[in-house]
Amino acid sequence: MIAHPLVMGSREDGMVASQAVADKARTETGADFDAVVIGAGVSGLYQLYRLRELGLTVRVFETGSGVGGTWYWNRYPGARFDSESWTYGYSFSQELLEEWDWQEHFAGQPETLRYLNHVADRFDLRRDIQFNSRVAAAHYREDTHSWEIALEDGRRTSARFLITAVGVHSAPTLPPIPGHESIRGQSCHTHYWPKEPVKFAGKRVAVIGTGATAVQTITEIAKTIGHLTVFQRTPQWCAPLHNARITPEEMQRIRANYPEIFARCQETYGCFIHATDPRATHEVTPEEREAFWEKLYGEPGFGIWMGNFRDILVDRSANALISDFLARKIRERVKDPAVAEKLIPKNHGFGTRRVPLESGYYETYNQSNVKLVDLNETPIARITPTGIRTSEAEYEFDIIIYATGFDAITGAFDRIDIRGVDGASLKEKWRDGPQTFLGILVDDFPNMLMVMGPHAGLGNFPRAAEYSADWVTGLIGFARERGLTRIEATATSAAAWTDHVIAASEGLLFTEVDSWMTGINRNVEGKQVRRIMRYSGGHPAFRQRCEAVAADGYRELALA
Ligand code: NA7
Repeated sequence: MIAHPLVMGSREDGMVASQAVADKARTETGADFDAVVIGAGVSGLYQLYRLRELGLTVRVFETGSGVGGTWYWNRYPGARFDSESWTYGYSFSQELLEEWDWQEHFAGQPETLRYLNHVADRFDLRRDIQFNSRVAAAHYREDTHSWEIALEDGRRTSARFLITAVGVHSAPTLPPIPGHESIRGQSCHTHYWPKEPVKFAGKRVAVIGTGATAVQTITEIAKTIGHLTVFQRTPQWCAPLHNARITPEEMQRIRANYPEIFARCQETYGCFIHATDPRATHEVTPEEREAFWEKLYGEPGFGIWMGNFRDILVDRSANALISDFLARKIRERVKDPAVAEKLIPKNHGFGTRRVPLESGYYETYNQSNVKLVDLNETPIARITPTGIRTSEAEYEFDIIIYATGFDAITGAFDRIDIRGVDGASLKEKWRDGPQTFLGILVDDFPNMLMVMGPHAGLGNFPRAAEYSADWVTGLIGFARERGLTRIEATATSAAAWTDHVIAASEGLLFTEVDSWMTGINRNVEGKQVRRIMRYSGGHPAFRQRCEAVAADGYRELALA
């Protein structure tokens, strides 16, 4: 670990690029590549695979030294899926499904990274991926209908299609607390966790933040820590993960059921295995309700969030009841009533922010060597050479962990100088919130296609990403068959989709709450106003709309 996490990033190993950018594999279009893909995570790997099938020359640029995106970077202790592993893997290859055995129902980061490396090897993907290569700029050229792409190190290339596969949480942010650099001990943002193991035994450790990442980190390091202090600004409604190992017999059953599993994920709102219960909260008796919630609380995964009564995320009184149920659970599990109260959210209801799943998180606060500091009572004043100073006390630490989250959804785009027709800046265009067509295209940015861009539906990521990459591939295939060289969303189609995305979120309680899901990051300038960042109409409706556009010969786009 080093003191300044945002410049950290391992560049020392794994340079596997088959060619330098400068090697011109000129295509018939005159550009170096038919397509450049930004990012070799879950969506970028699959997009590469699909474009190769079309016969395109493709180059993937990846900042990291290996594949995996989120699972390459986030090596912090306790990092794991909140999606069932067997719903998270790629579904496109029967051979892959046959040969990969998941070890746990909710795989940890090392297992997931092994999986994604296996995929990269299995489909020989690395030869088209250039690692240690951060894209700094991408500018559209009208004269050639192509994109000029510049890497951070100054190298340049060009491609007919620019495909962003930058993920949702790939732009980590540090809080603007003075004194970051002064700490003499170690400090690190969870996203940039080092590859070497970090020892916590006997160490005095601070964790800043209590989001999904912090909840996993805190629970894991509390097992071996000397002393842990958690600095909390907003508590979360966490629910049990109930992870378990997968036995060989279970894996056999899962494998035999893959078609049903993936079919079910296609039917649900968030592509998870959990489907919303059709009943409303008040339709059942209090006893039935309690029994149902006890059952959900005792089951693995997101059932309590995604498989709950249909109205808990829209009806205030229903939401208050489920929140009360969760609050009682926290009070039962945390021995000190004052600490329990601090851990119970007061400014938002259950499920209106991303629900962290946990494996003993609340019990860590029963340990005598774990302390919770409420930053609303005693804000952090600065980082000092020896630790953290709050308005009330001076704390000494050997390690400070920033679990302070990401400039989510649009942050990774904002960090690249993307310019479309007449030099229009994407960051500027999205200043007041994203405007897209289907979360995939943007008017004035021809031939730029976003896999899982803003306004896509989030949820079980690979399920949605596979669909998104398939749709992008279909559109590019359509263009190539017809000799089209310029694909663009029209201003009308983008405005209509953006309006639809906004309308689809109306009435949902999450829109009234600050979180990354509403585009808020108090550490980033310009991200203080709530926006509609993702499509809330559910995946089945999203796919239906996308399919209608394709079936209609993409006539809603401007094609030339
Ligand atoms: P999140 O969910 O955005 O959480 C970040 C946490 O850091 C959250 O508790 C923040 O408090 C806290 N934070 C951020 N800035 C500060 C400052 N300045 N002072 C104190 N605390 C701060 O990010 P995660 O990495 O946990 O999870 C992101 C997603 O990745 C997750 O939802 C999964 O889908 C995967 P706040 O709530 O803003 O008061």
